Amino acid sequence: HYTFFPGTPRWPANRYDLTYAFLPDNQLSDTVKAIFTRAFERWSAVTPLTFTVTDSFYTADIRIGFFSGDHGDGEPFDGVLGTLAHAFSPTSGRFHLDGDENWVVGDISTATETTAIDLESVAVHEIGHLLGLGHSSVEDSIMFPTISSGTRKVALADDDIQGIQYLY
Ligand code: TQI
Ligand code: ZN
Ligand code: ZN
Repeated sequence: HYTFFPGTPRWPANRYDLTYAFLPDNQLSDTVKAIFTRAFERWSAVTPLTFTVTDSFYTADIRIGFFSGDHGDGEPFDGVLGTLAHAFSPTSGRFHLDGDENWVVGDISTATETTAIDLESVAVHEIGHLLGLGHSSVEDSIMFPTISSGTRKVALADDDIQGIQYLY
């Protein structure tokens, strides 16, 4: 079953049209950016929320960046595997990914690294946190708190949809 953060924080109704931006220093390719766009679309499809990319990083509602190790927020990344990414509850909008992971943006089934992590799977999960979902006990759900390397899970389960539709 789905859960929320303590106090059930969520984006208020006057902020359902959210913007997101990529840390300019990361110089992400269009292919990588498109992965995030697809991940946002999975949540906008089942809520009144919309997500629009912007070039204005510091004024965007959701700020996406890849960082390695200590990056100044008290939650350092830890190299390959372990923590993959973290996102904060509404309305923080901070979405950080561990730059040391072996992120896969294409077909994960052809990845040869045993540490390969599917970027879209992690993005869909972290966006759930950004919108106010905690972890779920339903194994098929996006918000279930484990994922194995080399696997892909990007489709929202009924449990994820019920949780997000309670909030929005
Ligand atoms: N990062 C954790 C996560 O996003 C960070 C975290 C731990 C957390 N406890 C939390 C965030 C409680 C919010 C609330 O869950 S992670 C997965 C999963 C991680 C884990 O790097 O461990 C995914 C990131 F669920 F698959 F294990 C993405 Cl998909
Ligand atoms: Zn961080
Ligand atoms: Zn999580």
